[in-house]
Amino acid sequence: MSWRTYSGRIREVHAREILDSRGNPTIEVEILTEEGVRARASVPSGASTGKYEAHELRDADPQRYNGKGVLRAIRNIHDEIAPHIIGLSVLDQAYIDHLLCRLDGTPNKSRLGANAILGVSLAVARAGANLYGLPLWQWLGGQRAHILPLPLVNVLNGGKHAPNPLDVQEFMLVPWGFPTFHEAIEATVRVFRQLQRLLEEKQLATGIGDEGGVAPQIATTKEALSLLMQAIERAGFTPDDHFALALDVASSELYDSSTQTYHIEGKTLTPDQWLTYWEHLINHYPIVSIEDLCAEDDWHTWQVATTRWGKHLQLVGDDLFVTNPNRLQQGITQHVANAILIKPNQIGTLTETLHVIELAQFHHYGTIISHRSGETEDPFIADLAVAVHARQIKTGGVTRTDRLAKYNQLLRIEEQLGGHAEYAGPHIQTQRQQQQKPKTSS
Ligand code: 2PG
Ligand code: MG
Repeated sequence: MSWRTYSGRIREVHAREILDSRGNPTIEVEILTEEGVRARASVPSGASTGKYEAHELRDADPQRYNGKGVLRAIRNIHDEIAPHIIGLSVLDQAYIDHLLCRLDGTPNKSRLGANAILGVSLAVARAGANLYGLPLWQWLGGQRAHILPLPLVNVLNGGKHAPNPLDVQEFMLVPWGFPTFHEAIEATVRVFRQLQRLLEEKQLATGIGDEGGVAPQIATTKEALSLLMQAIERAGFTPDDHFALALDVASSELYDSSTQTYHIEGKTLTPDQWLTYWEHLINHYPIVSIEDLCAEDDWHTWQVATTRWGKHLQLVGDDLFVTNPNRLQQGITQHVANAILIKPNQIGTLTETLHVIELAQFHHYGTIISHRSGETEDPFIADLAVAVHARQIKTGGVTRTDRLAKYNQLLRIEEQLGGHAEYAGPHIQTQRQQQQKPKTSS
């Protein structure tokens, strides 16, 4: 059988306004190639957005969707982008992505909109996969792709993602002590059920936050962590052995840059006091990963935290790095953080996203592919996580279809890989536990 070659030339580009998981408008792009192959991709949207993210273009027309419409960005796709890419091949992803950046001409994609650009970029990638009838993960990752990522599962929401008094944004279960991805998911759901039951017993509301975790009316980080610990144990699992914990503090939201202080649980803390607050929690709970522990501009405190805990703890830059190679390079140079959250819409094209991942992996920074709090049913990031050997993914809780779309896609990929599938959990667990072993003096 011979491998057919296709031109993959783009015949049509169509964009439409759809709604994300919060009921806000977002962009969906469809591409049709000359062979008649169709592909579709949509764009997520954040709530606790970093100040240095690429620009999400919204209409600011108060008559529609509270100003959040994306018709201008869609017009940019139809009037400016489409005429330039029709006739090009979807197989030339990097060329098309560079062209989109040049066409925009601004450093943060504010003219055409990063949402417009990313929608096109992701649809081009999927069209390539569809052209050859390959799953997206295989199209992007080739024969090498076989690792199912360890999910950081957000089971308790606070901060900007929930209407409760909790300051920290995300409390996540890390199901690393399981042999396969599907067993890890099953166990996580079991813990989540116990968490819901616990809240019922304590007569705390069991409503769901933006990312599919519960959003109880509790006010302190400690209460949230202790609920998670109880749920793990009640489900019959052992903390550390089966589950560890991860947090996204999203601390740019808690930082006052004019006074250089952090605000949590009604207290105002200096950077030193802030780290002491965390030290206590890190020592008492099996926390293995903290995202945005410090604010996006507070490089100094970031550096102190990394020197202090970086050997034992995953310290993840989200608002800090915004999937941007220049900011990541600054982090590498200054020894700040040791992992990066990867959100394609923070930078705006697939090619740039792949380059940032490469830069991080080259410098041994952990890579966590991530959703946004406003999501769609598009599972693109699940395929991406497998394709690039990211080893970790953050895609919300185990309720809400917008979050489950990604987990379900990973379950499918695990099945497609069959005996070749390898779950990253146990490997990361062993690595972490070795790093935590006290050094014996010789
Ligand atoms: C985060 C994300 C996703 P948002 O801070 O990591 O969880 O939230 O999309 O609101 O920025
Ligand atoms: Mg974050």
